[in-house]
Amino acid sequence: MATDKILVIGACGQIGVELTAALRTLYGNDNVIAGDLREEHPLLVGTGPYITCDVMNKELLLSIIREHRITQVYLLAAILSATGEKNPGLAWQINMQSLLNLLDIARDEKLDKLYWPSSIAVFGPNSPKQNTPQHTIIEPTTVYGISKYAGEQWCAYYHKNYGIDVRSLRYPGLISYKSAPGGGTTDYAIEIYHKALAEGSYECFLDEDTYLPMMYMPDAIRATIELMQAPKESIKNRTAYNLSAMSFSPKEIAASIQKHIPDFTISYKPDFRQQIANSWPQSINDQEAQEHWNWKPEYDLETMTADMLKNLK
Ligand code: NAD
Ligand code: AKB
Repeated sequence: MATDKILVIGACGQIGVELTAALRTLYGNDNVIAGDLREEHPLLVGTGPYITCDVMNKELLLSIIREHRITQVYLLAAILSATGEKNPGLAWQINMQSLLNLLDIARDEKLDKLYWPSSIAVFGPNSPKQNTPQHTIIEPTTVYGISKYAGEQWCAYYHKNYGIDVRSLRYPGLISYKSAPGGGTTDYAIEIYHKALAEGSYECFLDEDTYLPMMYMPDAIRATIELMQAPKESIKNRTAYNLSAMSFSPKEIAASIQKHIPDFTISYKPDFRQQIANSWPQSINDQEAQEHWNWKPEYDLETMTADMLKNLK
């Protein structure tokens, strides 16, 4: 059987560093090429091949994919919600064109599989707020959400018309300690742990009762790999799967930190990200992911807080 050769684009980002490491453990270091626009992340240095690349340069991508006989691509390069609202044109261009470049290449080069993440940001203010179903009113109001929703439809289109095996998850806000987050609305839930340990206090850019769907990175990495390794027949959704683990507010995450650091204090100064958060669901229904490929999260708020604080210390 031919060996899987994997390219991860956006490998130096919050998800990319941990996903690349997990894929290298599974497929062998030399079979997973990390690619990013920026300098190689320190945690990746010495663990496998690294290529500087711009996902907007289709010719370059094509030559990398041919030269290294790549069979699977994980496309993680993107502009996230908060940064996107500051430069909507650029966010649309990068988020859309990167995906269209890779979908074309997947078709023309007959790649085995393509992974591209979506987000809970596809949902908008008219979507049900609680237990948001897989199939419901979408209507995103951020450029990031619009690009993710359009991207999901393009994935389904290339699957239907060209048979591309493209798979996707609507990640909630992801929390991790290995690589810094890249400009999202849910980033407060990472900053808060750093500030709790370093300064004993945190000023939150969202209001105390802003509930959002969240997930600890080990669960997100496992979900991604389980989705990609699931038999083709079990992937019945070719837009993107809802994915859920936990939901909490700034007040609740602060309370969970106070169980470990009793003197920790939080204050609130909402900024433009409050409006983005208000437009998103508070909790997600991921029944289809559970039924189609047996998804089950492991971490809740308390186990995540204990692990985050232990590792950041
Ligand atoms: P990130 O911003 O941390 O990382 C993205 C990486 O892409 C960065 O290292 C950046 O240098 C790279 N990149 C940007 N433009 C590039 C270009 N033109 N060419 C090559 N590389 C480029 O983002 P992340 O949090 O790791 O997210 C990865 C994917 O997961 C994105 O599609 C994002 O929308 C999605 N997602 C993330 C979250 C989350 O909470 N982190 C939640 C939902 C969805
Ligand atoms: C963001 O806040 O932009 C991301 C996401 C939920 O897609 N973390």
